[in-house]
Amino acid sequence: MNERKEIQTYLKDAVITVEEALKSVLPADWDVPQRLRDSMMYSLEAGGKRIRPALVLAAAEAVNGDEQASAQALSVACAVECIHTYSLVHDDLPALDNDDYRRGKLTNHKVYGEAMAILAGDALLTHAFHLIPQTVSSGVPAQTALAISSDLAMLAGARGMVGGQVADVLGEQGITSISELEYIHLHKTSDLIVFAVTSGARVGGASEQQLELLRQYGRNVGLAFQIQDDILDLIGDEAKLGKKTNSDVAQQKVTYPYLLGIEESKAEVERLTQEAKAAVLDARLAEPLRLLEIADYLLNREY
Ligand code: GRG
Repeated sequence: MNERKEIQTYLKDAVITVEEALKSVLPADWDVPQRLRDSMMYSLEAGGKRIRPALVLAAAEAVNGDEQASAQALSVACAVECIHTYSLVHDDLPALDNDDYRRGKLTNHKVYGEAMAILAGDALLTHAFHLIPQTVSSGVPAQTALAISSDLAMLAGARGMVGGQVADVLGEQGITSISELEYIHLHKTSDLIVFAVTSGARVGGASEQQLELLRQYGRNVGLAFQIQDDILDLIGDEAKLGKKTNSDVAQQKVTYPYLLGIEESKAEVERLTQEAKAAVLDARLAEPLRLLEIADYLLNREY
């Protein structure tokens, strides 16, 4: 009998698969200015947990029950990592967070300059929409690819991640309630995680009812992920995180730990994780285990 992989091994294997695919994500025969190609690949290949692409692959397999479904979802997994990487490159710019280090390396603008970092981010964002239709050549119906593109435009754009980032920028220092903070995190962080889970689920052939329950999973996992991020910024290990801690305090950011304290924030992460897992169980997926394990893995993460 096949031994079932530990979740750590499953995620490491997903990272290897995704990183191999990312190497050739920008076709070698495209006539792209070399410095733009270098700047895009510098950030795409800088490492990171690759949790969003792993969720795409895991959701496809969870819904379909066949490992083959995650292979069909690989170009969508690369697309979500392009979007996530662009958001980090732009977020690190002097006009936003002005950070020097990301994923343990100098930020993109520190290596390539601000103009190139802005343009590399723009190109990564655009490239995601080139990758999604590629699922069709691996057997995914064109209607499904269209729905995935439409979801991405909504969840990464003005109504999603960018909208959340804008609310964060406009609200700086003025936020006083958990509900204001929740709005920011639900869009800035959860929406791309919702996209990752539901796009994989669409490739796996999910029903509307399953998609709705997986949206709930994504929202809760995303919120828990962000609160954990804020906790790690206060009490995490800089070497493991690959960036400086206490940046939220230095920037006088209002966070969950600031409003609730560390212990109550930890309890909230635990509660949201349980809710996420309950939604997955309600969805009656063919193989729900990996999505349940990923929620627990993120609950206990140290970086
Ligand atoms: C549209 C410019 C723009 C920004 C969007 C993603 C984002 C908002 C800002 C980046 C800063 C930040 C802390 C965002 C919250 C989401 C988050 C915790 C990102 C970090 O994701 P990880 O931990 O990063 O998955 P790795 O490096 O592991 O990929």
